[in-house]
Amino acid sequence: IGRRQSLIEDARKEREAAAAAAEAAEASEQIVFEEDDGKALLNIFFTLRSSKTPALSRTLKVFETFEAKIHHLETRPCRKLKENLEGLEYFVRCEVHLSDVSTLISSIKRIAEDVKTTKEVKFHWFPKRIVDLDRCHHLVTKFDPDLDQDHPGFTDPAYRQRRKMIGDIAFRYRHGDPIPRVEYTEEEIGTCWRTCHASSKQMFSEYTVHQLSRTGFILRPVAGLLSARDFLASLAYRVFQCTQYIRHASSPMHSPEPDCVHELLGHVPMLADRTFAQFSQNLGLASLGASDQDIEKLSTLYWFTVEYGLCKQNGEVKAYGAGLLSSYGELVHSLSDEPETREFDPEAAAVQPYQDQTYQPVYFISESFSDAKEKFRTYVTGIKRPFSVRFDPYTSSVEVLDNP
Ligand code: HBI
Ligand code: FE
Repeated sequence: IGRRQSLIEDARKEREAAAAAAEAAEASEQIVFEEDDGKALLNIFFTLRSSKTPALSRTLKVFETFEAKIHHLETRPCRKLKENLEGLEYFVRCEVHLSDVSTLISSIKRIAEDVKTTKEVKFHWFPKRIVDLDRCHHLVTKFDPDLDQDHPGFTDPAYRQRRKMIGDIAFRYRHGDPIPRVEYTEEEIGTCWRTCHASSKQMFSEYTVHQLSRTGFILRPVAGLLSARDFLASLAYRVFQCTQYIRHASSPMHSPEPDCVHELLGHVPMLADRTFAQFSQNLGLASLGASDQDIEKLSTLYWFTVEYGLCKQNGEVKAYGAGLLSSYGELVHSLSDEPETREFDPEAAAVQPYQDQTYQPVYFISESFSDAKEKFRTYVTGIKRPFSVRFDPYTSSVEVLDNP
């Protein structure tokens, strides 16, 4: 009982402390994150023995502590308990902060028996203002050189340390800070030059980044491959999360994870195009608060357009995807007769299996960026969310409108 009460007490104190901190920060005009972290709908079944009074009031206290909104509460006599014991089975359906779900369940388990739960995510937290992107920093470790044995830098401790040092810049970075300068080594600079075909030489100049002023896209440093949800969310604010470290010197033509060469050669020039920038932002806006299934689809769409897209220009098929522009081998492959090519169709591209280890077997060709943007606009109307969003470019914030 002592432990359970202290746990509930701790949760309450934490909430109060957070609220107090929020108030204090607001008073001193600091930036403070809303306590809105997404909601879950939780179904919880449990049994309380009548001999263990006052178990019900304790249980309800748990729901109260976590500010759970109870939608439904139902009881029935329990038949499973041993004879001379009486009790009730409970079914509670409630709405609760996503981040509180597991603590709430473990608190109930300390009071009740036979606890069973099912959970649906009602909606995911998403950034409402550009500063909220400081919270969109969840990395995926799939291609991290510390963990991926196939990474060319996996067996090179000096490389891993260097990459970590550059990655730490991103962890310390806050929206509005100037991007810290990295003094690249001779070796890193050499690796960059070996990546490029002659025509891309001018890409490694500050001029490349200055071109973004045409569309208002800005860069912020990121430590590695981000979760699709966090990565797409930043596009909604015309922010591109940009890695700053350089691929391993032993593999100048290929990097399993995004690196600075890929960003500057592949993404940045494309984001300076007005229509393409709008398309990218629309992908981001569609992702805000979307279900996991829709994030997966948008992420696949991103793959077949922003990363590996082909597009017609004056009747000729050209590559515009960043993964193609920054990989000479795949660029040649994509424009050869080898792969299959299809007309761009968002419905099809969103569910097309893709390759992140070798060249793509299939590419989608858009008629033009405007055409791709229009087709995507139609596709988005089919994505169901309990709200709609509107971007306000003057404040770089998103207005959330509840659907009736
Ligand atoms: N993270 N840093 C970074 N760069 C990307 O290009 C990137 C990412 N995370 C996911 C991702 N791209 C795509 O595969 C889509 O899932 C959005
Ligand atoms: Fe990329």
